[in-house]
Amino acid sequence: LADLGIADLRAHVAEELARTRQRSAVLTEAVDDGDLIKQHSPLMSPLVWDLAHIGSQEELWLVRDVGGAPAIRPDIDDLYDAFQHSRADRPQLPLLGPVEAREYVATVRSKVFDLLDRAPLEGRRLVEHAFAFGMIVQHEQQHDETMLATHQLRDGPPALTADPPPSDVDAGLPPEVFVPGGPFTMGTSAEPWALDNERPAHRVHVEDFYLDTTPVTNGAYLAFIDAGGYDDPRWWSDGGWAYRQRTGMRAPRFWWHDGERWLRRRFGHVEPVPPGEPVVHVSFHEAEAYAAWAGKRLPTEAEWEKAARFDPATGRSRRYPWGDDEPGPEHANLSQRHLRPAPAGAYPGGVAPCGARQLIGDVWEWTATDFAPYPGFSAFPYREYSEVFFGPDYKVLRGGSFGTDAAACRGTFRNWDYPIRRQIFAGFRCARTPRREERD
Ligand code: AVJ
Ligand code: FE
Repeated sequence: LADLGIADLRAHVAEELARTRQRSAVLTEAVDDGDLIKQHSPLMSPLVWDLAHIGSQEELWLVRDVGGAPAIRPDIDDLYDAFQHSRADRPQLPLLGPVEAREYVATVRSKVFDLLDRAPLEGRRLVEHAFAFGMIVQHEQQHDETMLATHQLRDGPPALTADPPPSDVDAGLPPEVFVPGGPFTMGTSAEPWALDNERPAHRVHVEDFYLDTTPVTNGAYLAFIDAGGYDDPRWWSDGGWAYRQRTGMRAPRFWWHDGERWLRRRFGHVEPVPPGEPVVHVSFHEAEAYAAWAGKRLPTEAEWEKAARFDPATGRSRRYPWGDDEPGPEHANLSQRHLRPAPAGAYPGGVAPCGARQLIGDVWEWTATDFAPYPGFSAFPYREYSEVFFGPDYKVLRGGSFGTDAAACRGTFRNWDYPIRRQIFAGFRCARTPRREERD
């Protein structure tokens, strides 16, 4: 991005805005108006709220802030302010209906395209303005992933379609890879669209560790279930066990037991749980319990990023596991190109220097780390993007899922959520510290 000329930069931003809006259109046109205004789960907003919220943030950050233009709909700011109303309360608000919401986002977008033609994109303004456009693209893509999770929670016949992901897997992969100890550069000061919480680049020392080559599969997770993992408090933290007891859960969300078989519902289809696919729709607590049962632990966020980015041949951190090229279909399962994770061992083109696979795409990966600022953090452009979430309540997730767009996913990208959350497209992989006899 930094290498693009100004004309190319404008064209790139325009293309990304249009491509992203196309995805929002697919997600909001695949169901009828009743499904758009309905609340499919108290965990989620009605789809029509996400749609108008996308427009509202675009009006605030681009039309008003960058463009200095008067407000289009000052009367609805409060309705679409995520901090004013919880998701559970949003259906009761006097929201824009589907027709009004579509008109509103289209009006905002046409003003944004006018602005893109005349907003200064050179010198210092490049940083402020190009970033503001990039942030809006990422914001819409993040809500598109949230809307995809709402689709997964929706009852009824399938509404979305996509080709299956690549099914070729490398059978001979070692179960774990070794990452030698030493410092590496974590975070970034160079990625033009990196959000405030990914900044600045800083050196971090990481001890020797082993990391699972791929995310934990359904088949491996079933062994934990079959071994009574959900009934054994030894594997769970106090908070995790209390949550397990309170909810009575016995398997990942969307699974149920039918005689001998485990079935699951996925975007309106019912299917036997595929054993080779990364497990998805598990909470941090379940991931942590599985890891303890397996004699391992979850990776720290720094371990995860070192495995994903550090290149021992050059000593530098890459943008992605495969190098610095933008993600393509050969690298990773991203961008809702497919509606499920690919089997563990797919995507040889996305392998990291340490040998780990599928660090980017397929499933978000829970880490052991609380969401906290990096040394030298400064909130930008708003405290409300990251800073208000820092602290022990949220765990960091890394790597993106099949529903994460490439524009909102990088080796440095940080997601966060409550450790009880299961509706997001989250799985995990395990790590471990070398045993005494493995050290020299
Ligand atoms: C980064 C995914 C946790 O959805 O709550 C959307 C992104 N921030 N609108 C979220 C976000 C404001 C955020 N996550
Ligand atoms: Fe938002």
